[in-house]
Amino acid sequence: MNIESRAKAVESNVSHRDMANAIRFLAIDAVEKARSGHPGMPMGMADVATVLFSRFLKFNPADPAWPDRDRFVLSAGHGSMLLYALLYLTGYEDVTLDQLKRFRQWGSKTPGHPEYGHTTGIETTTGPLGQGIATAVGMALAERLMNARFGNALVDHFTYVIAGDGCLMEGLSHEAISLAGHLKLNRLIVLFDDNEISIDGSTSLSCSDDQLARFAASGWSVRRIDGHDPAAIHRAIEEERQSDCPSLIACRTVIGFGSPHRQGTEKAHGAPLGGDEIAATRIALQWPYQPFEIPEDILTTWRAIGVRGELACSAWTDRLWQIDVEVRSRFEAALDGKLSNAHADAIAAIRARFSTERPNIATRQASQQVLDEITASQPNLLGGSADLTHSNLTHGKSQKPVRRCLLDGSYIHYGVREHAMAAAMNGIALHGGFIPYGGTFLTFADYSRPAIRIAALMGVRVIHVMTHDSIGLGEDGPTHQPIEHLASLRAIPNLLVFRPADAVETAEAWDCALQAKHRPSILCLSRQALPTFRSDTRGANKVALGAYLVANPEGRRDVTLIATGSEVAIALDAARRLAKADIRAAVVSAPCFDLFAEQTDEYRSAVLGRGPRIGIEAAIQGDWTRWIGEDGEFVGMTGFGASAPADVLYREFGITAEAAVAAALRTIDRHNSRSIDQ
Ligand SMILES: Cc1ncc(C[n+]2csc(CCOP(=O)(O)OP(=O)(O)O)c2C)c(N)n1
Repeated sequence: MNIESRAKAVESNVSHRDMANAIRFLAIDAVEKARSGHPGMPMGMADVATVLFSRFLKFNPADPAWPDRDRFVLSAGHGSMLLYALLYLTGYEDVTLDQLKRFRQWGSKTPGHPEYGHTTGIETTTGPLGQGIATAVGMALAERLMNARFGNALVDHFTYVIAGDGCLMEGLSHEAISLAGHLKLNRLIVLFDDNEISIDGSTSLSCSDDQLARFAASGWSVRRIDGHDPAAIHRAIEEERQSDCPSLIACRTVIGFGSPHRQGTEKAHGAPLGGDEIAATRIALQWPYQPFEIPEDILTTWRAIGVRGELACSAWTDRLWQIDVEVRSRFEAALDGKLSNAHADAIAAIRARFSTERPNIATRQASQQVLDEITASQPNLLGGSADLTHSNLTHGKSQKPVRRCLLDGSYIHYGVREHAMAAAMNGIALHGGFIPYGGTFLTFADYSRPAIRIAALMGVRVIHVMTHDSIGLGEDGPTHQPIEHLASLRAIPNLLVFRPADAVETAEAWDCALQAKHRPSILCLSRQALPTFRSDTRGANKVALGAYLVANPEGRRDVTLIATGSEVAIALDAARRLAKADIRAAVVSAPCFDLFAEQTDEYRSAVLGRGPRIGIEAAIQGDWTRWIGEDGEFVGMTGFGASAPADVLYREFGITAEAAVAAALRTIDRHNSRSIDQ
């Protein structure tokens, strides 16, 4: 029996309406108990979700991470109770009835919006509208890329998305659907909750888009159906699964379906229905059961749907064991995301070469050389750039581009779509099989920031290569010169922000980013050439310490100069000048604040010293005070940059060795006079 006929057999005793009402009332009751949440969307999309989960979705609650499962993304994350209800009904261990009763409460598995890693069965964190659909594009892309490498027997699944008006109004959705249409990601099916209501009221208040025409213009297969007609939903999904491009099924639904006084209005969107209205809804939908009560036959039917996935899962496992051993081990290694032994050798070799040759190159160029080495030894590295490949230098020489008909490549031309690139990289990382990295200019980190934040929240390994990291980029001027970006990115928890100072540090930063399996990283790289000061590369990776002593005077230490990236060379120059006046300056390179903060107090004190400290970075001060203390001085930017050659800008903005020397002398004086006063 195929899946469809099994589904029909499973469902024969219980009506579609009862199956869908089970979702509706779990959502109604949980939101009511929490006195908070969004009942309207689950009530409206319950029919669509029932058809999808009961007749099409390939999933196994007993093995939620089964690699060939279909991915289901609830892009309209405010409707989280739809997902929690489905996870409970189909038998996921994490989501019990008790957890539904504790919806939105401290410590529960059912937080306000679905959180990846918090609850099994949640494929990605959603809530910020538009992120889900764009993340799903990455998942659908990863699926096709893995399929091209490993074939139908191992990789053959769909990515389904439920997205609402809000997701489609967000600009991110444009980038995402455009990319998906271009790449012909035909395993992506978006079920649009076309209820024409958002928080303020009718969508006609703010939006006149013809969504079908819009998606069609981006190369999608589109159609509109009655989202409360199970036969129409079934037919649409069945037919769109055959499409050779991504599909949009606009499901015309009624928000809050079944609630006599709220349905079809914004009142159903984001507030509990209240006791009287719930009673009226129970009557209207002929659901005479108590809150959270699901009659046994309905629950049994739903659970049987969950169990059915075990068959497909075990058939897949059988296929995995029949496959050639070498292919299987490559497949498992890719999914595991482990770095190969060859990778460690490649990093060691390039560190050794850089330290011997001591090249005077931009860190973006050093990064290019690192990529040339590691992409050859690490085939699951999936690179790309938002149309700045030749500036970001992100294309490893062995990498073939991914094209709509050539999905066996490993380099993606994301186009000028920074936000979609960042969100798609999240989806690629979540899907498994690849370690995604992608490039743009650091100043455009703002365009991708919402997706970077979600990556940090989810704890996924995504690597952003952000070049042109300061006024050092020169003539392009203040629009392109990042000033506040380092500070603002460092403010995101669980995100590693690296600013390597030379070629060796660049190789080490890459290694750290790749080793950070549960954190995203940003590599901030210079446009301009920087001298290589590191010649000691045999020992441990020093960037992994976050900050370390680059120059340490014998005996006495009068001042510590702490710098990052291109400004480490300025600090070293300043230290040499101070030495001439018998002032002993230590120099610290601090390529990653986050990792330094994780070191022991002892190590941090040894690096920072007890005396006065100067921070040097061609950016705003941000949280530098934590390293230089209240008494320290910061040599950096206080406002926007300007258009001029880099050396002129450094001089005019006072980020020079002379300025660092002057700051050192001032702080030493202050420090000494305070010591005398005491
Ligand atoms: C980026 C972002 N902006 C705003 C919100 C707040 N918000 C949550 S739901 C919503 C309205 C969404 O409307 P729609 O997608 O039509 O959902 P429905 O009313 O059908 O449930 C808004 C503005 C958000 N979650 N994310």
